[in-house]
Amino acid sequence: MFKQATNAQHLWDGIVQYPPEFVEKYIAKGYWQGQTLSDFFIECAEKYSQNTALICGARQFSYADLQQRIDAFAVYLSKQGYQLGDSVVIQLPNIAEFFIAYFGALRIGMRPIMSLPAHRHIEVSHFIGQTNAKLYICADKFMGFDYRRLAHECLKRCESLQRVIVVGDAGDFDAWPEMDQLQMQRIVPPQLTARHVAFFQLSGGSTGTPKLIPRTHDDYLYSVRASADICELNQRTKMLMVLPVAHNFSMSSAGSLGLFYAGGTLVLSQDPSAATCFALIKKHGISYVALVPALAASWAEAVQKGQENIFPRLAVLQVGGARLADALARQLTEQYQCRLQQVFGMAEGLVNYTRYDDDIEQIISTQGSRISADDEIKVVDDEDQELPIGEVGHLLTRGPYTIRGYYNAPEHNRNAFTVDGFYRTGDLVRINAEGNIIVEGRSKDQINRGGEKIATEEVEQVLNQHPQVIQSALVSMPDSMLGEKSCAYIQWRMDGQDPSQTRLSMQLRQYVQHYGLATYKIPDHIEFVEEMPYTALGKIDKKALRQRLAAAHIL
Ligand code: OOB
Repeated sequence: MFKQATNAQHLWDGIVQYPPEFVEKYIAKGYWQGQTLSDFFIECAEKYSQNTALICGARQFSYADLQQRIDAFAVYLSKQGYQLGDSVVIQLPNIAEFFIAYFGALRIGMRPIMSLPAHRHIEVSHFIGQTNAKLYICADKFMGFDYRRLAHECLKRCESLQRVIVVGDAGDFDAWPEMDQLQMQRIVPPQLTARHVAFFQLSGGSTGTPKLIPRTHDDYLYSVRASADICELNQRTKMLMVLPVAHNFSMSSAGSLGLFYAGGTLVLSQDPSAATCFALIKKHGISYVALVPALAASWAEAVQKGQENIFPRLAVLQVGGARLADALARQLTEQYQCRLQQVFGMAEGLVNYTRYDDDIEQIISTQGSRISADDEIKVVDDEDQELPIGEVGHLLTRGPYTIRGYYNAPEHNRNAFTVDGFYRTGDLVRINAEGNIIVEGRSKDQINRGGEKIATEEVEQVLNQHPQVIQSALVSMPDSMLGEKSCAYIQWRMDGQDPSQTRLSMQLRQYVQHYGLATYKIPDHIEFVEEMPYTALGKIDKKALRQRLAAAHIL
């Protein structure tokens, strides 16, 4: 029963599927409802047609307007020859075109890859290469960076890439189509089922390159609907989108899709600063915002410095993506009368929320509890043995919206999943007596820089390619604003010359930047060492390096 008759069997290539008994269970329990994401939005648009769906600067779109544009864009894509199973990398800032591109592509069965504005050509060309993407959709410029340059670089590197559509000044590329000139018609839906992969989220990862996370229509929509219910979104909800729209937190926890499900209004902001966002909150009567802890801290600081306290205006402020310090959570709730919700999730699936009616101490000091009773959660020791409640261990999970494998990554999947399909989150957690999760740390070699995840190995591989680097090790260092920043320890080939360390640091940081990695991956700090410390197994001892960093009073 699992393999439905379809003319799109190739869509399963590289995908680890859910075992049949789980498929049956998730369908029987009503989690998987057999609706595609595209039909989902059509249903929202029919139900709430005259509600305002989106506000983007001076532009406003009702649900009906948005659906019309999505239809038109789908027709445009299909006339260009794109079809079921073709991949498209979408890399847009928080603008309306993101949703038109995303749902338009889904409408014809294309599979979007959710690139973030911070990604550079190394990441984007990797996404294109992994999926044989034929199309790349980007903005002309954002935050001073010219994406058309990046597009040229990707065209040189990626054989599969045929076309680039640019929102804004297109230069040598295709301009975003004028919707008014496109024929409005509805595309015949392609032959795909809700259990097929709809699109790819991206993993923060801990090894080399970012892994692609295949999310199906069924699994994703379950997390969206359930999240919208938990977060009690409704037609009056006005959500400000500050974090990048393409991130899983922004899309589904409860995010833009949760909001569309409820018929509310999404206000997009391209600038997360307190100055811009406080004005938007007041102007539009915003009731719901999601932030990472670093942004929550900077907004709190703005209030401290005399800006109007906007927190009580919000029905809820969600904070997630990285550990929210108890002290900041307390300050937000007690001093600023903020109604806080902590969100602990991952693009691979599992999402936890503190609930609105939880005791305030639970809201301040825990990361909440799972969405679904069928989110299976285990806390285990290094040998995968389950630990008693309350002890800190590795979090493993399996459930109706957690993937069973990364895309096209059989080797990596062997380590990232247990044989019975539990995802190894790499998070160290404990579960308290109330059943809430507390994130205590991390076993994965990753740095969480204000919510942006850095796989240390990826950056080390780049640093190691510099002709004068013998070897490198990237470690986290505590930071009062971002939570963590990165420090690269470098064993340097002296070659007789001894230029100043400041110059070397600058050189290396530029090297990483020119190599084409996302800006947030450029080491914040660089330390030079003659010898690396090693563990008994002969690996670089990062714990010792972190201790050295603390002892050197650099922090
Ligand atoms: C979200 O997704 P990702 O894929 O960028 O990152 C997931 C990782 C988690 O494994 C954990 O290490 C960390 O980010 N994390 C948190 C956290 N929320 C995420 N660590 C401590 N406290 C939290 N509240 O970041 C994401 C996806 C959906 C919803 C929310 C966040």
